[in-house]
Amino acid sequence: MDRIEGVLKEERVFYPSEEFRSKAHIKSEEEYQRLYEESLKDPEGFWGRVASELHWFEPWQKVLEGDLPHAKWFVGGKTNLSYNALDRHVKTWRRNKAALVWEGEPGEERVLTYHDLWREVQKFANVLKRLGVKKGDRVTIYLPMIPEAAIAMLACTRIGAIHSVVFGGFSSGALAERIRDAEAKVLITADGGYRRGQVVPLKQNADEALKEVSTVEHVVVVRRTGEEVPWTPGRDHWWHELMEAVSDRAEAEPMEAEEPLFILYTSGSTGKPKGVLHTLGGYMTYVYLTTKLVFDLKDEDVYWCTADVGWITGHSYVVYGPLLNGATTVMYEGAPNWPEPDRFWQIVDKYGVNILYTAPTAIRAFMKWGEGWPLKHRLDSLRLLGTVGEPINPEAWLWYYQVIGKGRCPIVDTWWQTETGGIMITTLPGVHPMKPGHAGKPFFGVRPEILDSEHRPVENPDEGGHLCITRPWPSMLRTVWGDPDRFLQQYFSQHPGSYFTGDGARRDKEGYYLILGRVDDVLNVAGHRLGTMEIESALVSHPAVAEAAVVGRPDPLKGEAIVAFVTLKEGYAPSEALRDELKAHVAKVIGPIARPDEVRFTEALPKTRSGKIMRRLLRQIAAGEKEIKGDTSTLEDHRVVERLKEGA
Ligand code: 6R9
Repeated sequence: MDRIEGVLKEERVFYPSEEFRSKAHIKSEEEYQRLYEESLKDPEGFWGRVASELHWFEPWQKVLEGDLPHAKWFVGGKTNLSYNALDRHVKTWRRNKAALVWEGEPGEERVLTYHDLWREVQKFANVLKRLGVKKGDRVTIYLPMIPEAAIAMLACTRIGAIHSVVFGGFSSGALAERIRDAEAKVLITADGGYRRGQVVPLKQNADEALKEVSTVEHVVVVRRTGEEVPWTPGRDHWWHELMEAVSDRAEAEPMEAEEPLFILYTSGSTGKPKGVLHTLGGYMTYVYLTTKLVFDLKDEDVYWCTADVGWITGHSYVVYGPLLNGATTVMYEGAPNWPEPDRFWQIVDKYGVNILYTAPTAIRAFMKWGEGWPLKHRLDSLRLLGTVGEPINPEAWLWYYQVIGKGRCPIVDTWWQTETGGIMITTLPGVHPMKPGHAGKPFFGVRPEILDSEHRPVENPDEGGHLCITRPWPSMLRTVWGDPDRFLQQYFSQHPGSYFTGDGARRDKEGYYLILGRVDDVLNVAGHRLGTMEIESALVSHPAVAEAAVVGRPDPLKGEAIVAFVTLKEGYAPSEALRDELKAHVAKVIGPIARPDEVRFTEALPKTRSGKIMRRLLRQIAAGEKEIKGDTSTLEDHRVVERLKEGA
């Protein structure tokens, strides 16, 4: 298998302290083992018990029905996510507890108690109803990291509307594509958002996008920056004006457990992003339990996940998981290095953050900026650290452990995906010794398997293969929005009967999983998933480009860097100016996160005789390897490779 290799040499093992272990929700390996076995032997008993900790308007008849790829959870049960995240707590002492602590990039602060958030969500639910939004309608949310993003999400789930959050860093074209695919009726955006002191013109992007789509009837605009924005009377409405005119009571709609909850677009191996669909009951139950146990979350904790709500991590572990647990969740709008590279550490001290969950790419950036910045702060409130989004290299792990956690805080390296809805593989913080670079053990109810190209389980420890999941789990995606064939094709055709994750992995003799990264045409750039095909389509939409092939090159900071090989049309010649223009073009078409790090002009791309681009060769060339390894017998023209290497 092409890319399944790893050169991890770190052998050290770190143990959670006795102090941490004695107070943890799950305290011993035996307890983990017993519950894990039960969760596989009797998933109905296990998940039924977890779900009963939440509120159901009507009980389910069956916990689990069917098998992969089409399992159903909590069949016949009726519940509501917004009710479980808010009303349930408002009826208790948590009513006046801080639910959401927000800090804007310029420094403003807002604290919403559970009661405050509950009122705001009900008001916005009424706003949506007034705008004609009904159960099952799609609402696109294109907002910065401000409390209104969480309010809008919770209001949608309260009335049974399906939200589709689009990351504020996406361009108008990417936004239009996602609105069109979901056929959204309402778009919620802001005049702008702050990023590194600059204003991101969200409303302007939204207007651009709306020129291309016809389904949106109303646009709700949050006033965030106060900039002048273009306005279409009748269609556009200010959030604060709509909120003045509605009541603060809106009952949560009892919803079927298997009704759609939200759509979230993610990159796959084709040019078109997939609308991953999650449904209510299973997602809610799984996210509730993983947040509680993986982060060992307690009522007195201040919890901060630094992800943007535009990604699945923001959905599950900024908004829904913490609120389902009645926790205090911190939300920060801006960049980690604004105005200085110690903004995160300032926030940790200011709010007394106990649990911090961030991405390896951020940790590597902090390392580069130097430990002087974190050392200026106490950081003594921290008791648990987490990472997500990409493999963490042991150096970064050790830095995080020592410089941020002072050797005192366990680290959970959580492997999961947009499609899995919640954390699937991780250590449990009070239980498992930590091995830097290894995600760890399967969470309850998760049955991973490493399969070889013949679909056989790889039995030898430390041998690589495809990471698959062989049993249904509550928060798995149910389909790809509007494309059930793609759902089956993408996830269930490679290894029949199993869910194929797209990742390579190996398992050591203690049963710890080590994730080796994607084995498909998906890049992981600074923790963001990008399809090579998406970037290629963006490139060929430029008049100068004849053909493009995009690959990843290992990058010390971003995990992977984007390298584009481009052939030009007749009449165009390679130049520095054209190179910059192509980079800017991709950033405009998809968003700044997709800007290629390198554009290489070439006269031809290496292809097989059947015309497929041989990316494996391009990856090696991009990485600067002198010797091209592996089979090149199918290569149509060997001279192409030599010329590409010379051009390096
Ligand atoms: C949650 C999220 C999913 C892909 C996944 C894998 C990579 C995520 C990881 C990890 C190694 C970890 N990934 N967590 N790789 N160790 N702890 O990131 O979802 O944006 O859908 O990305 O990210 O390659 O397949 P998503």
